[in-house]
Amino acid sequence: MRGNPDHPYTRGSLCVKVNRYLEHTRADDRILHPLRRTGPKGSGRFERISWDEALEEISVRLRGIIQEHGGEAVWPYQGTGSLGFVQGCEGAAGRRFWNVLGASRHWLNICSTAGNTGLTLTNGTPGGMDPEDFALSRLILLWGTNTLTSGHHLWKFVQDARADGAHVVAIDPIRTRTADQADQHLAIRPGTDAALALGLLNVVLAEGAQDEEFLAEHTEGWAAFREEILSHPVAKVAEITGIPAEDIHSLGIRLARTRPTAIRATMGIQRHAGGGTAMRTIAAIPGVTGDWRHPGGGVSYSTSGHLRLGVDTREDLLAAPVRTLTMTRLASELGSVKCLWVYGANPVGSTSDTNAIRRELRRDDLFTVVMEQFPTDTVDYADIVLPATMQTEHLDLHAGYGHLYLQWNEPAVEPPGECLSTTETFRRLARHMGLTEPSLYDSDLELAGQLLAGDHPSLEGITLDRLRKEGWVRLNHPKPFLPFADGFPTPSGRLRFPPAGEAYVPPLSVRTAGGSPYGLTLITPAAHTFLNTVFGNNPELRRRAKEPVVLVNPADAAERGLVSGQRARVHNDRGEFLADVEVSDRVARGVVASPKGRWPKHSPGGANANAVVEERDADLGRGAVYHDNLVEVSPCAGP
Ligand SMILES: Nc1nc2c(c(=O)[nH]1)N[C@H]1C(S)=C(S)[C@@H](COP(=O)(O)OP(=O)(O)OC[C@H]3O[C@@H](n4cnc5c(=O)[nH]c(N)nc54)[C@H](O)[C@@H]3O)O[C@H]1N2
Ligand SMILES: Nc1nc2c(c(=O)[nH]1)N[C@H]1C(S)=C(S)[C@@H](COP(=O)(O)OP(=O)(O)OC[C@H]3O[C@@H](n4cnc5c(=O)[nH]c(N)nc54)[C@H](O)[C@@H]3O)O[C@H]1N2
Ligand SMILES: [Mo]
Repeated sequence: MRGNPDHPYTRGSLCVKVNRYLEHTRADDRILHPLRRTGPKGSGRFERISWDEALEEISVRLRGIIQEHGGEAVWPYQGTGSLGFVQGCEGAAGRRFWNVLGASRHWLNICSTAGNTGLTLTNGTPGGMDPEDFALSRLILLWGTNTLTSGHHLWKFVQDARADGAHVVAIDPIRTRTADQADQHLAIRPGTDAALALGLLNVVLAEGAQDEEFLAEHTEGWAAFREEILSHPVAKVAEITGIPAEDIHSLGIRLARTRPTAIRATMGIQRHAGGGTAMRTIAAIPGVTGDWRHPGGGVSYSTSGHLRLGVDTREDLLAAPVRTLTMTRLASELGSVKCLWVYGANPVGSTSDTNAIRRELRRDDLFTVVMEQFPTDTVDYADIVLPATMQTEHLDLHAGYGHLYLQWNEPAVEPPGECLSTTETFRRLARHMGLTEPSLYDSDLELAGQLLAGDHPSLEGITLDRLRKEGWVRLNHPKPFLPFADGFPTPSGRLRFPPAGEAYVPPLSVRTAGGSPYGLTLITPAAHTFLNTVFGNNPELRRRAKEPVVLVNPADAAERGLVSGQRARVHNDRGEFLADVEVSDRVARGVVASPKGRWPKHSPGGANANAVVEERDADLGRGAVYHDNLVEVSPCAGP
């Protein structure tokens, strides 16, 4: 396995994790057969059973639960383990089957919904710049994104721009490896980005650098937003954000004078109480500067808004309307559920408030099925485990959220053991249950064909034959791509500025105003060596990741008697996890950081950062608040 140098976006490079993918497919701990639980829930003790036994037990339990409690007592909990459109969450694989049974709907809000909602309020779509066009930019703001860790392919385009003289600024509470490589780093107080956006625009207005023509032709709500900007002078914004006034002023001047300016803001920024609003207000910047007119200008969050495949989950198969259960509310919403069906997800590693989740998963009246490749902490609570295929073993069609290509994934090898793909598992289960709806039996190729049969203009000229032959195809968007040069996909066709009083929502630390016994804001960003919890069991990647660490600012460490290398408890009312202290000025006063993605069972104390994360919604789109939790860090007693 190697990267393809001809691919326009990756240009042949793989990341440190995917480089080990083939080795991972053959790992010793791969689940190869269906399993039935033999020990108490959580113990991870299982016996091997046949597929027939597994399907029979599942059919009987599902029928019984639906008869007694109704279909809505079943929660198909699908995660982001695969982003494929045939096998994974993008195409909501399995949903036709669940619709026939009348199961609850599942809302996958764990990742990006706050930002999507904020951007859509401003621009009418979460889609923005083509990341490849960053090569054309003169000023690049890497804002709440750790490019070199979580989306490194963009970096080559940043470097291209730099070769032409572009200035690169990282805006992040942590001095990340990306910030190290940038020309400048602004260490912002977590959750205050919307205020910074207003402060930068304040300087733009003072310089008279707003694009009056663009404002008049392509925006609405300018008068009120202008007032909002004027009420955020640099001094006030410096106080809110903790960034020195000179730095805000000088970046404001750069922004005023540099066209095109490209802003890359990804998911880190929206994992906060005010995260949706942060994206909404940042998206207003190119509306004021007119950057959307210029190739290499604008905002990039996700490209997924520029694609619409013909995903047909056959909602007409539902006999009656059903409720929707929320992914990030697993612990609190599981109470009314009798069957939890987990696939492509590892909630005991990735979802908020793990201790509360574990308490629910231990319930005797809950029937839990997990389709998995590896014995995760979530698998430990399953009644039945079904062995799942990996990318090299199943057919799929992928898009990216950081580029504009469709990818074909042809299975390269036979699945090992008795592993089955998601689609094949649901076909076999439907057959075992005697379901007669024909569309439950569509083959993977038929499903792929249906996806491409959508009538969205981005799919024009893309056929299944062509995709299979060429391997990847660029969506039907020009290059360079000016998505909003002629208007926005809002009802009025105009960019909508945030209304008065809605441009900044403060973070938890400000809301509690020192009233919390927990004085430190914990950020839990992407780990360099893991992909969420995927690869968290890979021996080489675990070796490179070393022991979990928590970064603590020297002043905060001194107050608590913490020294580097010492094991500490990071804790609050919900729980705790253990990590080795690294005293470092990479984090500002009041901020601590510990990357996500560790398997609890492979971590000291059996817990990861999600033991302290609250089940709480962001301001928009009910996004998660992974970087907006208050904790204390205390030395561990004993050795
Ligand atoms: N190596 C690796 N790559 C990944 C993943 C992974 O787990 N590992 N996960 C993938 C997935 S599913 C996703 S959604 C993306 C997520 O990747 P990103 O979008 O990059 O999100 P995060 O890593 O959560 O946060 C990015 C940066 O935002 C900073 N940040 C946190 N709070 C704030 C804030 O209030 N303001 C500002 N300005 N910055 C803030 C963090 O310190 C961090 O450096 O990455 C994908 N890529
Ligand atoms: N503290 C903290 N927690 C976070 C975040 C954070 O920033 N901080 N980020 C959040 C984000 S951005 C995301 S996207 C979520 C991710 O959370 P989840 O959606 O739960 O995803 P993962 O933890 O990556 O677990 C995915 C599982 O799917 C399995 N898998 C992979 N491919 C397949 C397949 O084809 N079929 C089946 N059956 N299984 C498969 C993998 O083995 C893995 O165990 O985590 C969130 N959790
Ligand atoms: Mo994500």
